Amino acid sequence: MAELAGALPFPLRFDPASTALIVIDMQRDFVEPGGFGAALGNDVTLLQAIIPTVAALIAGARAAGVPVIHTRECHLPDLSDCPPAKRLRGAPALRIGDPGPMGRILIAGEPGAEIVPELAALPGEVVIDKPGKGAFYATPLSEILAGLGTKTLIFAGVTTEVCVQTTMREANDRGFDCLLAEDATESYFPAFKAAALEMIRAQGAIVGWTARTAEIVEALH
Ligand code: C5J
Repeated sequence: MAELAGALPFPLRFDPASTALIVIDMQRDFVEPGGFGAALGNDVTLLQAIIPTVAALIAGARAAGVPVIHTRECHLPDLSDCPPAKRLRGAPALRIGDPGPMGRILIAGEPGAEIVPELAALPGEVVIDKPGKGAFYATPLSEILAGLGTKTLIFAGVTTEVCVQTTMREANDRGFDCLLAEDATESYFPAFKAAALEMIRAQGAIVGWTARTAEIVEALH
């Protein structure tokens, strides 16, 4: 067993042998200009800053033999898995499926949907394409984790209060202990990130724990 003494709201004991790392949506569409995030009016530079920290967490997990699972928020080219309510909402500069500088926005197989090269999956690592914000909805993630015997999930990626928090809540309801690497996640809105961290660990870790990447990597070994 490992002990993460600095985890909040209280220390987390977990077994690295039944732990997996889930890296949420570190795609060009969210962190580079011209993608989905930018089309919604966001400043993407904030998100780019966490790439080295996410890379360190992935490297630490790989070195400890902890499975790394990557997700990508994207849709089928015919948009059959994209609810009109999602595509038509608001007045973005570009809608899901529209052609942009990195190909069609948030469409599987387009350059914008790819994970940034620094964080690319290794051959054999699971990459989950998800049509929703949560990584359990309409994906095989539950079955994959059952096959691995996973009990504890470490989370990183973007954005903290949207796809990361949604997936943590889904995982929490499915019985996983959930730990968020607080410096390996980011939001376009710093106040939303801060609030998400608070609400995750409030009320006795009602959704899960938070801790810093360096301490998580140390605990894995
Ligand atoms: C968003 C995500 N923010 N990956 N997606 O639309 O958080």
